Amino acid sequence: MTPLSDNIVLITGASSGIGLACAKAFAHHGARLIVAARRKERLEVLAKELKQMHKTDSHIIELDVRNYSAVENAMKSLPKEWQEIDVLVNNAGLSRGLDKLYEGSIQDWDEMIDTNVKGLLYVSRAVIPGMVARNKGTIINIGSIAGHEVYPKGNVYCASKHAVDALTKGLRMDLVDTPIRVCTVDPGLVETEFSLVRFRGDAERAAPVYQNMKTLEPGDVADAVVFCATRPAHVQLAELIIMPTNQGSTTLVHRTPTTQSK
Ligand code: NDP
Ligand code: 8X3
Repeated sequence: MTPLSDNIVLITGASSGIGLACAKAFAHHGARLIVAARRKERLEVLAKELKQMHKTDSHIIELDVRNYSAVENAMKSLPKEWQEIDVLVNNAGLSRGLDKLYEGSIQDWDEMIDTNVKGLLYVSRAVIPGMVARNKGTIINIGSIAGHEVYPKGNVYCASKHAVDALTKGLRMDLVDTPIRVCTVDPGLVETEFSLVRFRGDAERAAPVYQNMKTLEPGDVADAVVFCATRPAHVQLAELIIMPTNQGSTTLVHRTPTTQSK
């Protein structure tokens, strides 16, 4: 097992859901954390909690991954003791809307592609050269089962996650002559703010997505992410698909009215 103590782990989208759970899981394993997201106040609460619980040192970056110059600047201005990133978790992402493609919103499309695809590229471009120079690192992208299957009205979100799958595979090829590992963790339904964001705060539309079934919890995905990072150095967990037991595919979910989602 590769120990994580004192490793520097950068997690994008650490203010909520899977990213936040990853921050807690890596902190539990003794890592030092760079946590990035737009909602800085949430990161501050998280950093305080991690300090209290695990004595974790955190470095907070208020960051919109869609802005390349902001990403580049954030990485270039890291204090010296935070510069040598060992693990990058490319997690920041979102869905917007659920519409037939020919009726979709251009703004929704731009947001998903700019965040899920270009944001992941921007952070990767800014961080990975340092890993290459140090000959060390693990990159874990958070994809989705939507990167393997398309579902009705999921067109652009699914395309963005198919792009994450392609970028992960391409990057793995580009780093094949280095010790740097490239992994993707691809979840099914996880109860987070994901659907609330998709439906722009409409809780009535978001709630049924997770009702009457036991979804994954963010911590379940974080366990898988930490598992990838802690394998021996010669083991590259290329792709890990993780779904709730009652999910068979993006479109097949078994729900029972008596099952609590949490
Ligand atoms: P949440 O909405 O709970 O969390 C999303 C995180 O991404 C937030 O921390 C948010 O932070 C951050 N984020 C969004 N846009 C940006 C941006 N422009 N710049 C920086 N950070 C950003 O959802 P999840 O935890 O569920 O989503 C995390 C990842 O998991 C996403 O990539 C999603 O596609 C993927 N996923 C989710 C599944 C699910 O069922 N929930 C299943 C499969 C994959 P802030 O708003 O503060 O910037
Ligand atoms: C999120 C999974 O199926 O809700 O990536 O789109 S799904």
